[in-house]
Amino acid sequence: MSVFRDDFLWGGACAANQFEGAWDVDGKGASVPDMCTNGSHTVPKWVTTTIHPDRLYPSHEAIDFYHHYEEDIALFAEMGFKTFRTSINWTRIFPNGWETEPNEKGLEFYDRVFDCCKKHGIEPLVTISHYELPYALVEKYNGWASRELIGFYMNYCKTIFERYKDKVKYWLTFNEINAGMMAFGQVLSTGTVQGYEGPAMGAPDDPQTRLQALHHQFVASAQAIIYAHAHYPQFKMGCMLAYGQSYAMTCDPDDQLANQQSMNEHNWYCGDVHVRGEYPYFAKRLWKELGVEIRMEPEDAETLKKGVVDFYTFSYYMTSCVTTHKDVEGIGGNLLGGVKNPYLKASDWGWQIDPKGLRYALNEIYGRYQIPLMVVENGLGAYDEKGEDGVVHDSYRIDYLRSHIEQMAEAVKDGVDLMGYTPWGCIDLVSASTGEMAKRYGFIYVNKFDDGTGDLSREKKDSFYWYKKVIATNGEDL
Ligand code: BGP
Repeated sequence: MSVFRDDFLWGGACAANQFEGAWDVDGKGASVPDMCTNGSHTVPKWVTTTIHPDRLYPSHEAIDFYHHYEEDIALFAEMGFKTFRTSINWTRIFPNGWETEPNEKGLEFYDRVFDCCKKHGIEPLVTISHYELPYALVEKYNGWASRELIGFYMNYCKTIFERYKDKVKYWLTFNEINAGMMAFGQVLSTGTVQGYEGPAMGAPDDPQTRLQALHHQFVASAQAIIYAHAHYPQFKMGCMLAYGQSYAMTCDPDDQLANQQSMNEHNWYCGDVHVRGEYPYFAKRLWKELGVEIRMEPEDAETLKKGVVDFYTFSYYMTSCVTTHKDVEGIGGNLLGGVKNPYLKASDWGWQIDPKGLRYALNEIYGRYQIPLMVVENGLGAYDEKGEDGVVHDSYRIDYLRSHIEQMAEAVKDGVDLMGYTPWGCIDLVSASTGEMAKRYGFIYVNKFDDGTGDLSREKKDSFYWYKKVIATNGEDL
């Protein structure tokens, strides 16, 4: 008998800016990623002040899901997807972010996408904001650094809630809302400025602006949840974090404390606000040490308290180690800094593969919050090569996913309430951290390459058939 619930939400995950393409079609405005060039994807244009006309803008065409959605969703259905996580691109609905009237053509596109999902019995899981802030809001308001964005976000939420109320039940307010805390950790530890385009989008890399921007996002999320619960009782509202599991490198109490603080800053700071409705006990000291003063309106505390989430979701790719000792080797990774764990192997991009860390993480999160959890991103970015038969034989990807599903099953046996699993990039798409197509995650191969060539045709990889079997047996036959 399967340990997973009968209604377990098996599926896959994508984000509009990384796969839709059609960046300026049907009235769409420019989102932040539309201004980022290949090779400098995490350094938005306004940070470098250099435009590279010779480089490609990966989001502009991406894999053109905009015109291939029927074919792609049919392939997801063939794998047996119960759910499909995607985002709505804010700039399709409000091109500059501040309009009061929505763009009808943008709304119609998502009508078509969600109707197509429904036709195939697939439940959409929608991220409201997945690194897709309207660029105009960055230019005019310095992004989330401005409190005015809360109003624009609410207008956007009200519009899409009303429009899709009969088509979408599961919503996530912000993708990886804690990404700024991660990058921010890197700012603190390495002194380098990472122009990460996440929560502190458009904000300079000073702690005051970042944490203030994050506060605005928390209030926006809470307001959206309160509104949704009041008007659409059928909705389930979730948060989404880049869960950064780290371990202390040694049993030196200094390492243990450093790791505890890292976990606090990276994970619990945001998680606690979303789930418990208030800043955690350690926030005051953190603000003091950083010289930060969060400007709050009198009603904010109550808003945060009322606007708590129904379920907690997160991305999980790797783990890292924390140490105060200076003589250890570092690792790469998109958000998690930290040092190399000698017990783990890494992907081609240096992301340390740690399936047991997923069981550990699920227990940590559930132990703290006791609400349903969902793993909404996980997977192996790899250089896929076609075999002589023209097929991608991605046994390495199957191994990665199998070992993580095994550990999810262990966590369920431990008592964790797990609702679902949507591996990242179920169809090949543009990488968020590098802007590459070459870093592929999909069950479905897309003939699109980093120089912009490729006919965009779709092909099934070995993992496609494997995942289909996994879903058909509710995770029993791995
Ligand atoms: C997460 C983002 C995704 C996705 C994923 C994989 O941080 O939420 O958008 O891209 O990472 O990262 P990458 O594309 O850099 O390999």
